[in-house]
Amino acid sequence: MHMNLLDMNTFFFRSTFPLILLTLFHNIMTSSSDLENPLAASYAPLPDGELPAGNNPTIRRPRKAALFLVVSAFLVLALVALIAGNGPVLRKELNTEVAPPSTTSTPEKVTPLSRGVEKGVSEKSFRPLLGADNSYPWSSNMLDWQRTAFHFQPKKNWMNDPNGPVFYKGWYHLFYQYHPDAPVWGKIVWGHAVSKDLINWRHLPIAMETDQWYDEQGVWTGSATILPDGQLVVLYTGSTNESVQVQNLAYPADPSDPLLIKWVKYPGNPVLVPPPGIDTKDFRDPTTAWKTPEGKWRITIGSKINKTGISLVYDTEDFKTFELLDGLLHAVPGTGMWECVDFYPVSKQNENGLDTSVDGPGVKHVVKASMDDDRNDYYAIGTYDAHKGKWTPDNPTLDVGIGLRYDYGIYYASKTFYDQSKQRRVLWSWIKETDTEASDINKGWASLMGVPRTIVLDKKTQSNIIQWPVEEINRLRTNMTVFKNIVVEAGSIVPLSIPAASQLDIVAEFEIDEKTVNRLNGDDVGYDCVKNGGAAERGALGPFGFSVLATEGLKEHTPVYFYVAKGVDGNLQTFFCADQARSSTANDVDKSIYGSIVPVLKGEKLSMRILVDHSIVESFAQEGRTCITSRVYPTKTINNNARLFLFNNATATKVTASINVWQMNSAHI
Ligand code: DQQ
Repeated sequence: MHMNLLDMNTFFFRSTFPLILLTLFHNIMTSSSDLENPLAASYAPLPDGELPAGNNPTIRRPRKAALFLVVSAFLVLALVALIAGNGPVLRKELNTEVAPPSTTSTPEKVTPLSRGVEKGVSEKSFRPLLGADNSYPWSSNMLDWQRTAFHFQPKKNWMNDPNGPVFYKGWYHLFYQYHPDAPVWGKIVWGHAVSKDLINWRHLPIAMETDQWYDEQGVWTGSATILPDGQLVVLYTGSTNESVQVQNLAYPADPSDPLLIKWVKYPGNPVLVPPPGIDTKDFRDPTTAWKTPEGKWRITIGSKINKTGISLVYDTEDFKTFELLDGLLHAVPGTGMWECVDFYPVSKQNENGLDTSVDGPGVKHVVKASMDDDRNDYYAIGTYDAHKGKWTPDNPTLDVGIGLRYDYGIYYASKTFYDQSKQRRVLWSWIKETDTEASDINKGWASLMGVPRTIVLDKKTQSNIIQWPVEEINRLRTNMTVFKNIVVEAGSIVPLSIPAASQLDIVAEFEIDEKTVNRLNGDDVGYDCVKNGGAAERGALGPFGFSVLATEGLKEHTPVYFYVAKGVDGNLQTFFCADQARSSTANDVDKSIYGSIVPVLKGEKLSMRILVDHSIVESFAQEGRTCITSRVYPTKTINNNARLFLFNNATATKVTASINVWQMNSAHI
């Protein structure tokens, strides 16, 4: 490459100068004394105004802070100059888009390139590689039909993670990541809704806006904690005016208001800034606090070091000053950034949920983290050492991020809370859209919340949790149709005569033919819902199940099914899958096949439950051991065209099914 002197200067300014500054900055901030002192902050915030005296929450050394301010200012000026001088180049790089489609065939799922810093950590992640945005001629009738009847969603615009779920003075509160100006990711605030029953909702004004320097780029995910005297506190991540991730404290302006309409941000915010060694963009999503043996409060916050996903632990007495523990709650190499970490106890003996602070011999602890790299929620069950603030998985081969998932479909950034009114732990989760952004804009909204689920430890296996739709959802059931002992021969399909099939609750049990199973030589090893050919691929003992949101001639349908595999050792393995390959005739929506193994214990029948709600299908196998959430965008099974079929695509076994199907009323949302 040839360069003249001017080019050389520009080159030096663009590439080397910022590096020198950054190195200087880094050296100052990671001096050995800093590393010895875990409390020293590597990031010092630059508020618009003065911090109120006495409110500075973390211990910082004045000399270092001054030096930091000088270097930061210098760095900011240099970067401003850099951007001003080279803005177009920088902007062009940031706006790099996925290549436009050259054909209109079925899109492949890709990890899209980010569209730039003005987008962000939760921007839409499904963008078809092939098939132009809005290449399918969606009619407004089709798009309108996608709006659901009993899944929570705001009236319009973009939603992502559930935040600070809590039961307070007789009301369930759901806050959520919300972009009030458009149905795409943007400047996120906390939306807010309340309910008496977790099903019917009343929308309230925005709870927290981006009105402070420490959350100017977004009021991001956080959690609520109820203190012993009934007071409520919230910790949330703010993305600052410089896009640094910091933790902030907020509380109700009027604690006697059961609707919690007005919120106050603590004047001493931020209460936590990224500690040494943690990148300023990898420090987010504080959990609900729980009690330590010393009577302090403890929280954990997700992060990463290189490619190792980690969860930092802090103790506090007042939610204003925090002490970083030496060790981590947990770390798993190779898993990348941990978002929305959740940590809670589950009882080994009974079906009640437990308050987050409960500990002791009758308790196991769950760690859940949302993997930024693959956008799935993983959990593991293990043992918590409260004295060290450290958690160890029962089975290291099924550790967080490499083992079990809450859900094998679309399910992300989930969060639980303890519902003290019904002694249960309830799980909320963000269900994204897997259509195009253009469709979201035409619809005027994007994303749903999954139906809230209760969580308990599976007492039979002790190695997985069980998730089940909250009992209140049953109140929407109406018009039950019962099908008893229907025998479905291998390779056949049975239409189920029900009045309408777009809002359903289906509960079914299946038995495969024992004689056929015994006769079979085992060889069906290595089956995989995702890698095998979906519901069309036939084996001796599967697939069988339901086709939901189906047209009469099955031009569109979404099979949810079991596939039983007999290994060479004679043992059976059961898989639970959902196949979206033919869920829509549109070419610009996700067509993935989802699923995983489901434990079936001796003496258990195969059972599944499916909630169908226009553009979402939530499926639960074996009472909630394995779950799959699909987004489905029908073009034909709209209005009253949806049908329900029972199918058995196995080559050898017949299947006997007993089914209850309810129509579901619409909730008030
Ligand atoms: N969404 C929030 C972040 C969180 C991410 C921003 C997960 O706090 O890490 O909207 O979806």
